[in-house]
Amino acid sequence: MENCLFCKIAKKQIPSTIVYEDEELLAFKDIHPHAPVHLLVIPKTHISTLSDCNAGHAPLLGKMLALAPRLAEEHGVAVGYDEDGAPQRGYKTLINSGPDGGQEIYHLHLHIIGGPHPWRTER
Ligand code: DGP
Repeated sequence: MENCLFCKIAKKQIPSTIVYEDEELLAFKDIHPHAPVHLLVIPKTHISTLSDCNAGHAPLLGKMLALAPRLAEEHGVAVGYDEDGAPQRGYKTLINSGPDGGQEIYHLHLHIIGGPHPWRTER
């Protein structure tokens, strides 16, 4: 897509801080982070929104989601357990879809948002 910002990032026509790349996916730091760790995972091919996906996209979507724990681990926010077995750290995985879903960039992307932030509830 000619005027798609994330297609331009995928093609390295616009700079970004890339944290992962393979033949199908790119992950980079969000320019307006909502938390200490805020990454975006995109397919390199243009898909506007999750609502354009169907069962045929399951392998790609699965690959995007499966990247989250790896990136969380690499960025220090993976879920771990203390000596009492209580979960520690963690992150949100989020796909905004359409205007009512808060989607601003119409190139499918998975947010990975981790680190201490307001929605955390103390246990
Ligand atoms: P969404 O609302 O789900 O469409 O989120 C779009 C995200 O994209 C938002 O958190 C900010 C981020 N973003 C927008 N423009 C750029 C950019 O040029 N570079 C990077 N790295 N992130 C961007």
